Amino acid sequence: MIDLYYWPTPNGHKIPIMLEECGLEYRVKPVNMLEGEQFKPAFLKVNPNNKIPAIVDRKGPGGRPFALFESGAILQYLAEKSGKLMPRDTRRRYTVIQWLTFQVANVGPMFGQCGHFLGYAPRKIPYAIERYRNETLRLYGVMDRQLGREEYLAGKYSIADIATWPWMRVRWLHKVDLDEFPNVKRWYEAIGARPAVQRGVALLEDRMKIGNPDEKAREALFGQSQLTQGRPARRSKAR
Ligand SMILES: N[C@@H](CCC(=O)N[C@@H](CS)C(=O)NCC(=O)O)C(=O)O
Repeated sequence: MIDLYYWPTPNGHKIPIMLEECGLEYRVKPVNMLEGEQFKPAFLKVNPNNKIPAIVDRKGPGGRPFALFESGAILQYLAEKSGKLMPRDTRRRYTVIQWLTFQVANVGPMFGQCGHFLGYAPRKIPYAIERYRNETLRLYGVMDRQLGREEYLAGKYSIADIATWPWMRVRWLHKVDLDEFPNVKRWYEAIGARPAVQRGVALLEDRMKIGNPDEKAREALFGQSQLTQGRPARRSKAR
């Protein structure tokens, strides 16, 4: 049994999609990040970086509970555990890891900043919007060219696609038109038609809220509590 610490966001969606694809048993532990639940001490024991997704595999390696955060690490762990969606052959495996890393190091952070400055920032800052939207469009271009050569990002359907796909679902926030990226569109629709993917994104769908935060959500997501979390207490000046 796997405990899934989850909230319906693009990073969150990756893990139930993978669990559904692999047929692994799991139970959902909602972490309402709009109300600051990611800062609760019990959750910080699972992910000290106060972000979803995270898992605890009750029967991890050695039969003991195993906690894991960072979606890229979780996807690789679940692929190894199930023997699915990650090739054994070294070249093909590292090609998957390459595109998975491309997602966690580029697509996630750049699309995330683009969405932040377009949909969350209290002031519209044209320089920031232009910078991150240009990066978002550039990354769409990289993927479109790759998907013109291959059916899926790393050749066959893999954890690299599962990591990337949920970010295209929220493309309205980034003001991206998929018709401008026909290979991404073909890939997006093929993955969206998979029953496991549909079950994965249906999880807590009614709670999904992207962009336009109210004051409470803004404080929970970007407030002082996040900035000071984990900082050592200031030493008083020596007399
Ligand atoms: N690199 C992390 C990113 C996770 C992440 O940014 N999660 C967001 C939701 S999409 C979150 O939990 N935000 C809450 C917060 O930052 O307080 C991963 O891939 O798992």
